[in-house]
Amino acid sequence: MIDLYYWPTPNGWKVTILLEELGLDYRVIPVNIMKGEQFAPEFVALNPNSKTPVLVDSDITLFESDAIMLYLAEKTGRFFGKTTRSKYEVLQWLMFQMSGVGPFFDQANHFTRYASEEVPYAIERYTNEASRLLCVMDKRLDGRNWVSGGDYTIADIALFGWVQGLVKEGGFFSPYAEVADWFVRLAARPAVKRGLGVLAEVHTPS
Ligand SMILES: N[C@@H](CCC(=O)N[C@@H](CS)C(=O)NCC(=O)O)C(=O)O
Repeated sequence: MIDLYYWPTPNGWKVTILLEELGLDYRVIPVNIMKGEQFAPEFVALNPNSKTPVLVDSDITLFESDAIMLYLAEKTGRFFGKTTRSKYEVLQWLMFQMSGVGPFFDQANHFTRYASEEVPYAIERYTNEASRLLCVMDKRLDGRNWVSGGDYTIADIALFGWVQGLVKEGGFFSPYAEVADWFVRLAARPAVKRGLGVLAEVHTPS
């Protein structure tokens, strides 16, 4: 049985969606990051970085959501490319998500909605970069159903969680028609709905 230490946020959704797509059995252990449970010694023993999600599969304990996705994809041989070329295409879009979309969407969201004081420079810097990244995705998706080439992969799942967060917060989504179509394609998948539904009742915007 896989144990998933989880809170319903963009990085957590990546893993619940993938587990649902794979049809693997898993147990969810809530880690309420709004109450600081990520700093509890038992959790820090699993992830010294004090962040969700964490996955435990027998003797393997993993933090970093994209590492978890790669592990599950390799374990099952699904949702990852089969050739060297297609694998690296998936990896390239995963890294685009980890180094760009995740951090910049997060900061854009924080400074436009939750900062204790208004900081126009930060709002402009992070929303401009978030828009630029959406523009990159939009161009990439022109004429393609999925970001990394032919098939639906973990790269789509990794990006979806963050775009979902932006849509939910009522952010700047509308000019990006290709991203919007891709989003609708993903959101319609039964496993995506189930993944987003895990602990949905406690969701608080990240
Ligand atoms: N790069 C990490 C980021 C993990 C992360 O930022 N998790 C957030 C929830 S989406 C969290 O646990 N936040 C609690 C905190 O920062 O104290 C990953 O992809 O797993």
